[in-house]
Amino acid sequence: MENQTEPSLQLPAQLSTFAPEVDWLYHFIFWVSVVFFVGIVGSTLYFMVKYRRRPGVKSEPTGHHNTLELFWTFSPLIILFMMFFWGWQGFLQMAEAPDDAMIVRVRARQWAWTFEHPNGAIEDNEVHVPVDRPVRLVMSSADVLHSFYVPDFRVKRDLVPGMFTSLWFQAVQRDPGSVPDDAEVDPNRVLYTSQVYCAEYCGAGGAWGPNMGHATMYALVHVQRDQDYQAFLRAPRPLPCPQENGTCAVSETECSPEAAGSCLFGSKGCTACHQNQAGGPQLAGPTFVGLWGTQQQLTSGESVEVNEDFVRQSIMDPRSQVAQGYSPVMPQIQLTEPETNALIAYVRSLGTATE
Ligand code: HEC
Ligand SMILES: [Cu+2]
Repeated sequence: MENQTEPSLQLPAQLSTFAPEVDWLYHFIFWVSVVFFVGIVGSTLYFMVKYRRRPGVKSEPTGHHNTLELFWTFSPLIILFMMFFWGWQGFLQMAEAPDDAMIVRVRARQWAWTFEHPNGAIEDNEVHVPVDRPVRLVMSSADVLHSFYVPDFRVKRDLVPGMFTSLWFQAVQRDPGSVPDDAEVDPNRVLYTSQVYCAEYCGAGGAWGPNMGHATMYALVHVQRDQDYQAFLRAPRPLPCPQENGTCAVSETECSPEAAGSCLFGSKGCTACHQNQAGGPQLAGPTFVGLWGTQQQLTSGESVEVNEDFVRQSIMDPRSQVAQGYSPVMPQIQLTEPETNALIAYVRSLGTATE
């Protein structure tokens, strides 16, 4: 079946190999429902009028009609079997990834997505994938139920704490030929970008903004030509920087470590537990506003100064020094050295702010 690469009135663009068949079944069920709705409601109304109560007319028993009974028992049954059969076929196809599928690991947390490519490259809240190649996601959750949902690909699957779930798709071209096959390799060229949603309510969050609650637990899938994707995997990853429109992105212009840290603070999910605004509500972990340079009481009874070493240690091995009055719930988050440094710089910059 052909892919409809522009959204229709009812459905988003069909950008995976599954999409045309999923939509075909959707339309089949939709139109069967429309026909039955009109037929049943229409005949109900017709009979209400036709057999309304009239003076002098007595009701009579209607009798029994075997052929009719059989007809309206078996014809819906056949239609139901067709729906089940096509649904089951599609389900099997989606359940089993081809053997040559590329594997990307997905880890969800309140309220962020982390993707790990086969070569170990990590991305937060966005993932680059090659077009026309099967990609299998092996997914797990660090905390509660989440659900990975890409409407354009017609795939959705829950991430369940304590187990792995998996899903696969093969992205298709949006405008075939828009980038010639022999065009120069460019790790930054993206054919198109689709939206990932979390489709399982996973906690409201304390504030409004990117990755600050279930409602904004988004990610992006960037679809690239295979050769561009391979180059992307090899390219060094610069840190994200704040953009003019208030979001964060990796861009040409570099920014200070504090600024990059403020982006990572959101994309790595620190926002879920640490306050970075004066006067904001108390979250699960200590606020960072005014923290730098103070003495922190630990559960071990020691008291340490919040400095570069302490913050680094707290991030790399959260259980090693637990602040008094808090539960040891901070997860160990995968960070590169530059990312860790940027986060430390950001925590320091918040430390000089006053409550
Ligand atoms: C699930 C909640 C949670 C997340 C997510 C989280 N933390 Fe924490 N963090 C805590 C808690 C609770 C503590 C206090 C207990 C402890 O020291 O382990 C803490 C302590 C810290 C400390 C030590 C502060 C002090 O005063 O003792 C630092 C620094 C820190 N976190 C940094 C981070 C950074 C950076 C991130 C994001 C990469 C992050 N945390 C993500 C819960 C979290
Ligand atoms: Cu979620």
